[in-house]
Amino acid sequence: MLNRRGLIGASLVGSGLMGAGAASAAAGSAGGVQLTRPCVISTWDFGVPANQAAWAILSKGGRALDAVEAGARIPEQDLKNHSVGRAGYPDRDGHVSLDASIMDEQGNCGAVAALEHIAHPISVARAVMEKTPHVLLVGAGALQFAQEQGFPREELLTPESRVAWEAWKKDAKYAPKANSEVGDYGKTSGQLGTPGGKGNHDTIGMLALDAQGNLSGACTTSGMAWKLRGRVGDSPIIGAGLYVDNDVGGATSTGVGEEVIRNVGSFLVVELMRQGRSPQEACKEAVARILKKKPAAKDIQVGFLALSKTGEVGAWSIQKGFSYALCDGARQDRLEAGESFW
Ligand code: SD4
Repeated sequence: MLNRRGLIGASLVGSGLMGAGAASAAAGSAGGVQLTRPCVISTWDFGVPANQAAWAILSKGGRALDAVEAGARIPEQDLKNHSVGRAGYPDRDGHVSLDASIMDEQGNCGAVAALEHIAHPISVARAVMEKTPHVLLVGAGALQFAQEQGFPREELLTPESRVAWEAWKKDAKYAPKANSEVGDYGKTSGQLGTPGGKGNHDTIGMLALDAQGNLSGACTTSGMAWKLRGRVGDSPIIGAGLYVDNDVGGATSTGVGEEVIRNVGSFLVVELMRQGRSPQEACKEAVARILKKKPAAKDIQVGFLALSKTGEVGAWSIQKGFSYALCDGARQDRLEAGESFW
């Protein structure tokens, strides 16, 4: 198995993706970057502007929960982002169907799954957490609740996303696929780009540690492009796509949600941290667990991102190309490369 951190780091620097001084980031134990409190991290390159919105709250002494909600709303409203929120690629039938979850420092959590017509599922997830006795609302019920809470009903399928969906339909013959990260990752069709890369359907998972030392997390996505109607991924499943334990740390995931759900991935990362693994070691073990149970998973992408109670970061994925954004008082607008097995 290869450790490609040096290689990926070099390529990010070369491509201008990595912020100035990133290569000298302070490494914590077992490879993870050590941040100072308050801090926020999130998956992928769109995590950089999301972190800025979170930082505006954290830097003023605000609560981690408010920070992750504000951060997650940034890609949700970005019309160029086809994997989160409005303008997300639709399911096989052309419905934009969104999944999101949020968790605070007291172990409170809320989530929505297969939610249509609401541009900010993360805020609906928070409303589920704070205003109902439930954790997860789905489909028509989630939409009804959102509208009762005053969220506007909107058309989320943009003309650009419709064009991409119609192009997919021509070749797909309406045949359901397990996920569009299998196979050549759209290289032949040219639609989706490299595994886990920009243009492929990615999720924002965000973890923040506030000045008071409290952790919260958020996760929001439009899920797998062209999925079967009704398909729910890992992102709204507490313990799979997101888990936070204020005594230990938090974890979140991106990639093929079915594999994350099967292994209760984010909960596993946090439990491994509780047992003494660094965030980096814990993320690596969670990825290894997926591969051990199902070696064929080496052809798909799953990435875990973790933040400990002390501000140490971990990031590990199956395939190279998993990037994450980090931000604290000393480091802003920074994009880092996670480690990977391949
Ligand atoms: C899902 N984990 O719905 C999400 C999608 C994703 O990179 O993150 N793709 O399974």
